[in-house]
Amino acid sequence: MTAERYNARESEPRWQATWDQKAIFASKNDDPRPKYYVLEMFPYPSGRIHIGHVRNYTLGDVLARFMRARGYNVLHPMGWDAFGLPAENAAIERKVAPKAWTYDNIAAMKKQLRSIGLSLDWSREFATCDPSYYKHQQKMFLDMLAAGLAEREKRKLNWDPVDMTVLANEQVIDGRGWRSGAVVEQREMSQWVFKITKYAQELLDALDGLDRWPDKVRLMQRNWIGRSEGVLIRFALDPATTPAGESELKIFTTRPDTLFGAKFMAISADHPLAQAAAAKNPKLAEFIADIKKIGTAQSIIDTAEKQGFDTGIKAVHPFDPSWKLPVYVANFVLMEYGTGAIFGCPAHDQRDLDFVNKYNLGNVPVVCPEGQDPKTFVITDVAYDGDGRMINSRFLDGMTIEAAKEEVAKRLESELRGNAPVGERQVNFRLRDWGISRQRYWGCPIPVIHCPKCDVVPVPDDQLPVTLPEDVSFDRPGNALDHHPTWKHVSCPKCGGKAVRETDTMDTFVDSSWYFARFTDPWNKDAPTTPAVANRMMPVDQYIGGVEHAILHLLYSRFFTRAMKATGHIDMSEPFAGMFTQGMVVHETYQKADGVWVTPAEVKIEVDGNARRAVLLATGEDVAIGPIEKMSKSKKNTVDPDDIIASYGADVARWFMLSDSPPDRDVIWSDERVQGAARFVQRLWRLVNESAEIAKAAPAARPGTFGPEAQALRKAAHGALDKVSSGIERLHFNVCLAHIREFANALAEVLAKSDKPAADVAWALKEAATILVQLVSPMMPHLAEECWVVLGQSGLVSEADWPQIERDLLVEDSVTLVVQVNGKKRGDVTVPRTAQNAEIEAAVLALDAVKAALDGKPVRKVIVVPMRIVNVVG
Ligand code: ANZ
Ligand code: ZN
Repeated sequence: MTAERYNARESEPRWQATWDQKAIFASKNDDPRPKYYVLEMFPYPSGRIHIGHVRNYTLGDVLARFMRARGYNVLHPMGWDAFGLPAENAAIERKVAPKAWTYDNIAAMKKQLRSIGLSLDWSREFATCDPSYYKHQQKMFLDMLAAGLAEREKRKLNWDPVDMTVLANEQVIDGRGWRSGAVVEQREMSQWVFKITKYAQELLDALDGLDRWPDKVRLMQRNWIGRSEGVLIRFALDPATTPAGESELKIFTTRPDTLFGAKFMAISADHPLAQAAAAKNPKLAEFIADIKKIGTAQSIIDTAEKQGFDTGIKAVHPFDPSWKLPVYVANFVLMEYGTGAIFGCPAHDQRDLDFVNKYNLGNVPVVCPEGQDPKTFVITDVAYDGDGRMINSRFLDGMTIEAAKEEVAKRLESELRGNAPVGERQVNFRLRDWGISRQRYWGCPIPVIHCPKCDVVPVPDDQLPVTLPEDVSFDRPGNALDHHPTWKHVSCPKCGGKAVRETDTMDTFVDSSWYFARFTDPWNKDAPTTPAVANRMMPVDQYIGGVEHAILHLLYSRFFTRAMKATGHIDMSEPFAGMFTQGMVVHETYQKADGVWVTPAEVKIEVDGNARRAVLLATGEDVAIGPIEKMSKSKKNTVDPDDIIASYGADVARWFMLSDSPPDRDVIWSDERVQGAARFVQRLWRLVNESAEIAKAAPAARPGTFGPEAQALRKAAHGALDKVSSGIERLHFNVCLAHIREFANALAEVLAKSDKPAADVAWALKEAATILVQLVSPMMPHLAEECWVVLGQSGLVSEADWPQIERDLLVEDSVTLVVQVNGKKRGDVTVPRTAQNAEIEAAVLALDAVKAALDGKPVRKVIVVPMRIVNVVG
């Protein structure tokens, strides 16, 4: 019997319409079943879905469909991370309003997402640029302001005078703005910050409890938070050497044990003492201006040559009043960390060593590694930061590093100068408060008003949202909100006098720091969340997204959830119970002789033996095959999801993405393998049709007993069911797909032999085909629906319960034992699980390998280790 080919193009839109009509993926908040919240990172509406989205959303969709079938109330929503710079660039370049551009893109991308067949609850959709969303964000900002979690802070920021905007450190290259090329100025500016540092310790500690997060992500967060334990030491300064009689320099060190190896002090160019000294010393002022030119990005500072300027100031060693240390201004000391000042111990810190080697200040090792002779141990070019015993350190000599740290801290804490101890233990974090002010139009307005009399006044609740004006122009650089003729001019809510609105908008990371909570009740007009609902539907059970968001987005979301807890919007601290980072979709690159990149669609690959050649379809010219890289517009190595779905169907794209690599690894897009997936779709379709034909002869009632053939098929079916079920739970999708293929082969074998099958085999075939269809339904939902109809099942497979596993079918009834002759492995033997020793012995001695190894010698003994080994002693 031959079934017609499965026609994805006809079938897929039909099933999508059916799912929509019946709204089967909408979850209800009053559903009494246990909830399961699956979320993929929501997309930025750039205009088109890319293949990475298809992978991300397919991974989540498989889990959502599976958990739904398992009886959970699954929440699987979708929305749009819709504020951001590209909309403003489109406005500048193409003269379209950011709002129109954004919503057009959303409409186009929503259509694309639908064509993938995702089981999403669209009734909860929102875009972060909807005033009905950002209204609540503004309210939470004000709540955080009242709770002391938002503050205004003066910060030195990189100001691009041409683009009229603040730049991140990474955007300053060689002292110039990355876009404008203008020399960047350091401007002290007030900006709004969220007090994430209040939670630094808690955000760190709670990582231990996130046991369904990848270790690498937790490690990245740990490093970002960057906790160090150390000592704050007040070094005395010789007032005769300081610009204005300053008498003290505070430094932070994590290595107080190395104090006797100190060779110099160094302060940041932004340190008040450096500024004061520079005011009296033009050469120093010039040096400071010079080192600031290289920019302030950490990566640059780490790699730049160490440079310093001796200020002439002298510091006094805390354990020896006669020991004076020179104070340098140095380019590797940052004002933002610790106190912006250090003591340098070159023998045990590489930066300090590079520094002294340049300025010939010498070094004294104070930690001697185990096994080295302290008398001959020297440091030349490589600092030693390992373990060891203290040397050259007076009262510390012979101690371990730990003991020496403790001893120094204790002594400095108990020694007073003035009324204060000379040293105190301190914990420092690398984490900084989160600056959220952006001089941008297309973002969430910060809802405050600046009044000359009353200072900062919150916008009253009943005036929220503060909406963005739509009549803006982008013909001048800078913030369009600020240029708007009327928008910012308001009267003060407190005194009624003339005042101006804040024209900075929020960092778009704020928008994505709570959207997951909003999804639990996006209909609430009065509050960001409905706490009873949010507390029930949150946390997200499985969050899925790219590793590029492993630090900031996840950390900000973890902070924001805590802030929402503190302000009464939710009653939990951690938003994501499970986190999964998926790999990228990568592809070969193709480049013409003139260096122009061309798309995979424009080339034909010719395979000649082992050699592969790429030619340009249009002209027949050779193009070079380049390395496999992340799909990107610049290298043109992209495939368009629309093209793939038009030629193969969404199910094939989904299947390919899931089958070819573990989900956390990169997957190489390969046309040949996509075609392989397409062939598998047709194969499944034939198998199900043939099974359905035979199933017509199957008895309605389950047979009382099953013969060996039916039993074997049932074992294959339930074995696959078991493995695929546990595989999906662990997101081992590629393994699941391998099991499905194996099971399909087993079914095909039985089918090939079953022209006129016995009743038990016919029944087992129908059961097996039904299970097969359910197993593929999370991955290829359209094909599965079509097969479901062919099998005569009622309803939709998308709504069907997951099949029950019959556990007694999972017990293996044979075991395989290793066979040894005189202790050496010679092969193995498979026997019934119930076999007695005599039966096993006979089977083993009959093996050719055993006979050969014995070489005619008599058997003295056979030792059977049950279920494991048989040793023949000859
Ligand atoms: C003396 C010393 C000796 C240090 C030694 C290290 C090794 P983490 O672990 O990142 O907290 N440091 C302190 N403030 C700094 C700043 N503003 N800019 C640059 N470096 C700074 O690093 C703490 C160590 O980094 C501190 O301990 C200090 O150098 C340096 F063998 O003090 B240490
Ligand atoms: Zn006022």
